[in-house]
Amino acid sequence: EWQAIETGTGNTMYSGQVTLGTAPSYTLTDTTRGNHKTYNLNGGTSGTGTLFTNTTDVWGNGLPANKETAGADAHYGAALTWDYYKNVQGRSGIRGDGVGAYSRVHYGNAYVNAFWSDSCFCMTYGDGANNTKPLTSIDVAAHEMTHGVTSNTAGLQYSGESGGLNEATSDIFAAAVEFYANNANDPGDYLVGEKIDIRGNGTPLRYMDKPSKDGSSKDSWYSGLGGIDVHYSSGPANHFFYLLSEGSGTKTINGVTYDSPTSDGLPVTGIGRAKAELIWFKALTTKWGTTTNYAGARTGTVDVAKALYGATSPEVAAVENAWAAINVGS
Ligand code: ASN
Ligand code: ZN
Repeated sequence: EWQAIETGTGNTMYSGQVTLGTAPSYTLTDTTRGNHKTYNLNGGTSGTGTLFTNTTDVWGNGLPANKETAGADAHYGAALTWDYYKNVQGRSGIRGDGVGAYSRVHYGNAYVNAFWSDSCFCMTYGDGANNTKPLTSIDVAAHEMTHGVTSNTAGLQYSGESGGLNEATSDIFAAAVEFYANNANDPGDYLVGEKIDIRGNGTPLRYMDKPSKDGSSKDSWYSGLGGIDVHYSSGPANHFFYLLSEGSGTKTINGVTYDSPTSDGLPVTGIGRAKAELIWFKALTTKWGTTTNYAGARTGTVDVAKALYGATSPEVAAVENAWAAINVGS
């Protein structure tokens, strides 16, 4: 079956004016990205609701009261995440088979969450507090879509230490996609959910340079880590990724100042985000399994780095130092 490649204009809430895949005339259907579609649940909590359909090819007005706005943000976030995995990691879609997932927005009433579901192979977004802060920012979309990638690769179980690694994988690629997007309205950062104001005081949901800044996440591994919520046991792995990318200490990137400590007090020299992303992705897709814990994550990333850069490379040393800095030793 043949379909035209067609693009329209989205006026998003978080990312300004963007280009969206909108064929056939006019629906939120991205024919260049596995036919990813975006649906309007319109307050429902099951099924697909209705495919966003329009008489013009302009979608949303940047404000949450316009129902198309959250659709435009979600559709854009899915497109960016697709492009990141395809163009940076060489993976075509969540399953690697070129087939798109779909997104559903306006789930329930004032629902303050978003989630991936393996059973529908889809992402779902609530409208946030007072239905005014839809959870459709770039990083949240990439976080949820990455749960699909993890589920179809390592399959990290969503409990214990593997659950923390699962959550961290979503936060890591959320940051990666946000940097990749290079969107002036939402510059890349090592924060998670800084746009959606889930706490109501303007602070992000999570901080990768020093996860404990959120009041609950851990900065380093300890023997009880597997017993806490996976959104907190992700902290040490998020911290590892920040340290491996940027190094320890103070650094300002895109106007955000980070200050990353190490548990052993020794400095870590970063190898840059691109290499850190590649190492994490290759470990996820070729080394880890359902019950991988922090010790196993260390072994997998060290093995990947040795294969990519050589056993005596500075990259391998940085990987080992970054794990040591979150109290995961050899
Ligand atoms: N938004 C949350 C997450 O992706 C939903 C959940 O707790 N699974 O982690
Ligand atoms: Zn998650």
